[in-house]
Amino acid sequence: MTYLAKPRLHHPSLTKNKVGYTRRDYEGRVSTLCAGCGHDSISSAIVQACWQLDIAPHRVAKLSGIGCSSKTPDYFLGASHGFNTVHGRMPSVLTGAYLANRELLYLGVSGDGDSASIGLGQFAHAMRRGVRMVYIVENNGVYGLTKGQFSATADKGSVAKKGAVNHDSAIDLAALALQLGATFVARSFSGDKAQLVPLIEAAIRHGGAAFIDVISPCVAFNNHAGSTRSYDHVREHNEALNRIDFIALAPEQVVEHSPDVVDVPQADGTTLRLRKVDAAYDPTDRLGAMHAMQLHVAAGEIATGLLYVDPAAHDWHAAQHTAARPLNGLGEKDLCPGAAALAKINAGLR
Ligand SMILES: Cc1ncc(C[n+]2csc(CCOP(=O)(O)OP(=O)(O)O)c2C)c(N)n1
Ligand code: SF4
Ligand SMILES: [Mg+2]
Repeated sequence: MTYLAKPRLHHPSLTKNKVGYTRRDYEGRVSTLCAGCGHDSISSAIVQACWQLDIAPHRVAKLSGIGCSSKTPDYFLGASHGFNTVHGRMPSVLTGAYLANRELLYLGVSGDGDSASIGLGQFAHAMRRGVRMVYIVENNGVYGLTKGQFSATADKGSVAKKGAVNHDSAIDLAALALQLGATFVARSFSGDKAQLVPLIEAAIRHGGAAFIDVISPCVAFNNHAGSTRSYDHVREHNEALNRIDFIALAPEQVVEHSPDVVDVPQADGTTLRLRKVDAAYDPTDRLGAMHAMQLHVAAGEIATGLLYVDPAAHDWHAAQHTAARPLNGLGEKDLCPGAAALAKINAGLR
C-alpha cells in the first residue's frame, strides 16, 4: 500500500494573502483520482479562488455527495469544515447547515450522477429556494466511480467507451437551474482555469444560489471519439459568451467603459465586470439566456461563461426572516423565552 502524504512544511518565502495564508494552506490531501481527471483541475481552481479572495479556510464548509467528484473535497481546503453526505443528498444537508449558521461560506460539490439522477429533487429545491451556496457540478457525463455508465447529463447520441449509444435525452442542469430561479448560473470547462477561477470567485461573492456546471472529462471512461464530454470535443465546441475581467470591491473602482463591457452590481456592494465575447448576449436577461442556451445546444455547441446573474440575489434567510445569529450562539434565554412570550405567540394565532 502506498501512503500518500504532503509535506507539512513549506518554504517561508511563499506569498501570503491578506489573512496570512499561503496557497498551500488551502490545499487538501493528495488526490487519489486518475491522473488527468478533470475533477483535479476543479479542486485546484477552488484553492486558487479561495486563496485569492482572502477567505480564511475555517470560514468554509464544503459538502458533497457520493462519486469521484464528491471525493474531491478531501483534496482541497484541508483546514475547512467538511461533510461527505450520502448519494444525492448534499443539498439538504447543506441547507440544514446553512439555516443553522449563515456565517460560513457553503461550497457544495457534486457530480452529474449525484445531482441529475438520484439527487435531482434535492438540486431543484436548493435552486428554487435560493440557498446561499456555491453549487459546483463536476460534469463528465458518466458515473465515473461505478465504472462509466451514462449519466442523465450524457447527450443523446453520445457513444460509450465500449460502443453503446445513449438514446435518452440529456438533462441540462444549467438550463434547469435557470428555470428553477437560481440567481447565478454559469458553465465552464475544467481545462480552462482562466475562465473557471473568476467564475468561482464571482459565485462566492454572489448573495444567493450560485450554480456552476463544470464540464470535467473522465479520462478513464469518457474521453474517447464519439463522447461529447472528452477533452477534444469540449475544446472544439466550447463557445465562451463572456469573460469575467474582475470583481471590484466598490462601484467607484469601475471606471473604464466600453460597449463590450457589462458591470453588474452585486448584493454585497461589489461590482462584477464582464467582458462580452458574444456582443448580443445579456447575462442579466433570464429568458434571453434560456433561449440562447437552447440555440447553442441545437448547434451542438457548449455555451460557457456567466450565463445568468441577477444583481438582486435572493437569499433564503431573508425570505424566512430567520435570526441572524448562528444557532450555536443562542443561549437558553433566547431558545426558551418563557411562558409569557409563549402566551403572546399563542394569542397572535387565535
Ligand atoms: C444510494 C446509492 N445508490 C447508488 C450508489 C452507487 N454510486 C456511487 S457513485 C455513483 C454515481 C457517481 O456519478 P457522479 O455523481 O457523476 O460522479 P463521478 O464519479 O462521475 O464524478 C453511484 C450510482 C451509491 N453509492 N448510493
Ligand atoms: S474514474 Fe473518471 S471521474 Fe473517476 S477519477 Fe478516474 S477519470 Fe476521474
Ligand atoms: Mg459523473
